[in-house]
Amino acid sequence: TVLAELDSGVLKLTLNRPEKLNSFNEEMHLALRAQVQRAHDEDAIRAVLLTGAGRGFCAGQDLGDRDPRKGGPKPDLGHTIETFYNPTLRLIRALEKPVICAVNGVAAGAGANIAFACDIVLAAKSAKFIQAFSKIGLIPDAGGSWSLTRILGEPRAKALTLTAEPLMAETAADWGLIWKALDDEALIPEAEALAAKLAAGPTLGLGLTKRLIHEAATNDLDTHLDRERDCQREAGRSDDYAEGVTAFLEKRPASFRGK
Ligand code: LHQ
Repeated sequence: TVLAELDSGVLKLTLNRPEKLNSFNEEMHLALRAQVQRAHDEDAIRAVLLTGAGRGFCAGQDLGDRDPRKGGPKPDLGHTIETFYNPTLRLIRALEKPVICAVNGVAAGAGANIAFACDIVLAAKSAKFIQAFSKIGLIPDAGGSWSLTRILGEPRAKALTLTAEPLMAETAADWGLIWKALDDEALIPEAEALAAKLAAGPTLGLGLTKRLIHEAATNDLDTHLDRERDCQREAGRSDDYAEGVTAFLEKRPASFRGK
């Protein structure tokens, strides 16, 4: 359900249930989480690229898995979230390596919000984002009520989630919700080139940068200036800093090893 290819430091993950628009069943949840955990564990992985197979990126939870017409007790969706979505969301955010998301087609429900948890989101111009939850009586999960509010502010976050109106990729880019909307055929080549470039980067410094940007949401300026001092101290001791400065002085491209 998740294709994984490791090439030149990039772990490319492709959600692969195209006949169901890559919606999440239990197997796909566990497969994605295992791959993101692998990205934490393996030094050879220096960037992750997440995309979807077929015409969709991800349609959120597989709604066929829970047919109310079949009767039985009311479901505990909190359990589904705690067991499946939240651990993966936390792992993506905590990964001290860049995570690029290439949204190749429709991203609905938790599928959209997993994309927004990634560090750099590129989308095909034909792709759209739908906060589908309100259509079925649910709240925006997979971090959506947090990320949309942080990124867009309350007015747009409320309108998108309360109405479930689709948001086209170009508008999402105009609003700063994603990095770029690209011509459909350019999406994967550009995403792969970006992932390769980041995987050849100073991974330790990139990881610290990601961490600082996350902390900025809750730190006051004084605390944050101290955190920048501490992280710069750490970055300054890395082999990649020495290499970066040496390469600059020698007027050649730097060859980073990620530490
Ligand atoms: C699907 C799905 C799908 C199964 C398309 N499931 N089959 C929820 C509950 C529990 C715990 C915690 O969290 C969550 C989080 C959530 O993610 S809630 C939101 C769940 N997702 C949705 O409500 C989106 C449902 N899908 C749609 O609204 C449409 O499919 C979209 C707008 C994504 C795409 O529309 P179309 O391009 O018109 O495609 P389609 O509807 O024809 O779908 C193609 C096939 O994929 C179709 O199957 P079929 O056998 O008829 O060809 C769909 O049934 C299937 N599919 N999404 N979530």
